[in-house]
Amino acid sequence: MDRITPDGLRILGELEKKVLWLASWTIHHANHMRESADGLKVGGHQASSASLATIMTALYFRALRPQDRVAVKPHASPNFHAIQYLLGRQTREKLEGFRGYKGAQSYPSRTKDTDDVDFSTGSVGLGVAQTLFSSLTQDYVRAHGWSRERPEGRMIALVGDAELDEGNIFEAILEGWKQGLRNCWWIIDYNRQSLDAVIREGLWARYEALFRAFGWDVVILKYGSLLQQAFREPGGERLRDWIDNCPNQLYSALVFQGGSAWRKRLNDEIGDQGDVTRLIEKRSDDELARLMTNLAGHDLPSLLDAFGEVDHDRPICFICYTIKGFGLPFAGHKDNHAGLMTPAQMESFRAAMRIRAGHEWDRFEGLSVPAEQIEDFLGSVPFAARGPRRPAAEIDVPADLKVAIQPTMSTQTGFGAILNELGREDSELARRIVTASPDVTVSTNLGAWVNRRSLFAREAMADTFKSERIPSTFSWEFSPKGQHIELGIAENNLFILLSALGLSHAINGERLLPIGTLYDPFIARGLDALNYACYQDARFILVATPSGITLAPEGGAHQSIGQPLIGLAQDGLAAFEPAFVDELAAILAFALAYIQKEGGADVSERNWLRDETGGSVYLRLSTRPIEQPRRAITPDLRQAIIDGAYWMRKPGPNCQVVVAYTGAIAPEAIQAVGLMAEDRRDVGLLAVTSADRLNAGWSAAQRARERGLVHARAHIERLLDNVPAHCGIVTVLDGHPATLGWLGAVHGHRVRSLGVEHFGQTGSIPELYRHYGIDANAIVAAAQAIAPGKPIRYLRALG
Ligand SMILES: Cc1ncc(C[n+]2csc(CCOP(=O)(O)OP(=O)(O)O)c2C)c(N)n1
Ligand SMILES: [Mg+2]
Repeated sequence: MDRITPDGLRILGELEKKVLWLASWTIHHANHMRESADGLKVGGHQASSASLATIMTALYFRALRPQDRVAVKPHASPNFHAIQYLLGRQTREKLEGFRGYKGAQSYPSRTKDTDDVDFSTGSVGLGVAQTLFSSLTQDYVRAHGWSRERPEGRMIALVGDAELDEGNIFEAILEGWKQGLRNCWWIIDYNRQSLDAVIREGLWARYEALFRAFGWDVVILKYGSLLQQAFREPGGERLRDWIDNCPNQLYSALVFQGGSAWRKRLNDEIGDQGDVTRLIEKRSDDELARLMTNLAGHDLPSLLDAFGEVDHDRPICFICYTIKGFGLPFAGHKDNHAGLMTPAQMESFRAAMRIRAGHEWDRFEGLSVPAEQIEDFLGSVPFAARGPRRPAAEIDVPADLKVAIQPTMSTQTGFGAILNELGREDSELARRIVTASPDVTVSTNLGAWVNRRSLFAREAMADTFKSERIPSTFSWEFSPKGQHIELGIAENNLFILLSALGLSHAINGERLLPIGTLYDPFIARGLDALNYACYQDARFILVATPSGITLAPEGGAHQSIGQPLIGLAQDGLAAFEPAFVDELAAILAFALAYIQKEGGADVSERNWLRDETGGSVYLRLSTRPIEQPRRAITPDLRQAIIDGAYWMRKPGPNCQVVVAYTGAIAPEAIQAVGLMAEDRRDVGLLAVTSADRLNAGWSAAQRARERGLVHARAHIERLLDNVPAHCGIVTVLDGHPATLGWLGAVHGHRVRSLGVEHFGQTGSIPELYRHYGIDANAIVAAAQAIAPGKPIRYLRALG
């Protein structure tokens, strides 16, 4: 990049002040100027934002290219919005509404902000790793021959120094090294403060060693140009040594105290040494404070040089020394995280910025360069040449996915078989699928798919077992054309990779259809990363197996109980738990289309779900082989499976009991219905394929009725319409009973919910189902307890 002209540098300096002002004012306005009905203060973060004002000015107004994408540290959101405002891409109204209803978001949000946020942030550490996986995704897309007309972008994270405490970052670094990471910059805001405190001494050296160990370049930006000049003066070396040895706490305290405190301290410690005394004495208090706080992270020339010099695609970690709250009255104070300038402090800050009262929002107020010149400059900012997001084309998905169903089969085997069939195909659908798994590829039945489509790596790598002719079921060949990304055992990485792959349509303009597999209990390990992926509306299919205690002999460590409730509660994720492989085939076809939908928020009057808005999908599968029904999937049945439930056995008008089941427990439910048949006529059997979608549709239909749409009916309401009021419902699943417990509230039926509430016991499936009370006997006993009628003979026979 060409060196910036002196005029350009002057304008950037003005913009830097403007960013600092607007960000601080936005937060102040939200706290002091806006009517807040509940009187809640919305939080400070002026200090955290100010820390990055210079770095973000250098990036957004100069170093970023249109193809680059950035994850901004959550609390620097006001800077981001201010920069977009200066570039004419954010409205004053949104800034005035910062943190308010429909205002600019407290943390940058892809879905809620309107000023084109690249990556959402908020839960620290996740946005950082997202950039790494986005770089890998960009490589994947290009290696497959897509998006070649677009220049390669850099994926950049602005990282708080305390953010690096989050373990998921290190998991990502390790994976990045394995995958040959490129085009990724992490710019660490090294202000040596976290939320609570001042960080440990010498962390930068640990970071440096760590990043280098994993193949990153490390650029340490410590001293600004003023300090560098001073170091060249006589006595300068001595001053440098002093700063280098100054503890973080003391440095922060002196920053807060200002010029006279610097002078006193320096004089006390190194002031009797001739040259250095002169160096100190020839500066006023203000000049001395400016010099001593001139860290590179607040020095435009140093930052522009460092960013402009990069002429390679290796990953780089920039450690930029900064001051938290730089330019504000609480700069450096250890309590400044939530600090908010008082109205009086804001007044003096406004005056110092030469901003007239009433002109606080004016884009060019208080600048010493004519507005036209600034406008010209802003018009030529490279990043401003970036166009709007381009929608990526939808990939066609057939309603039926091929699969050969065996008489007895598990849903997990079925999943492998469906992908195997897809793997055979030469279709756009098959080409756009990308699978990933954290070291459980084989045990989640992706082996056959991987054999067909191979593993992805930028450089080809042969399977030596194959070349040595050693028999093996799996061929592990890596190539740039491969369609499976094999990860190490880190579920956080799986979710963040899915988040990156699942945003490829927005980031690279090329749609991918990501499918990630893992063990169901370990969803909990990466749950916040999963939530993060959903929050930023990444689109993917998560296939988790085995469900519940069906992997019984492996014990509590591999048993999942609460996951169906996660499926029910997680926004942006439609959860299914099919029992049979034909259901799975219908659901998977739906899922591949659903993850591509980007329509409006209109709900369908059939199920009251926002199917046209789309989202991600979670399939909870099982390793338990069960007998498969022989039946044709009619269009109506397919629709019901997708809407969440259908009658396996429809109840008649005198029905006394309904068994509603989900997932791998189907044989027990079917058996229980058979055992009751003699004593309870008209027993109903409801197959629930998605408690999540049933429940969501029911809530939405009730809301619609409360708003006056009196005819709104949810799928589950229609299904239960003809079930007599005296009928009892026994619900059962291999998971937490609350998942289906709400079914009784739909029409006021009595309910007994069976499920698993404790884990840890090993044994065979029948032993455990008996132990936890979800076997056929338990279902019958529950039915007898809640449904009217004579005692059930079968139970008596059991004694
Ligand atoms: C996962 C998570 N845990 C806790 C928080 C609360 N939190 C927000 S910022 C912060 C400290 C950030 O320090 P640093 O990254 O150094 O940024 P700085 O405030 O110095 O700008 C914490 C603990 C969070 N946002 N996310
Ligand atoms: Mg910090």
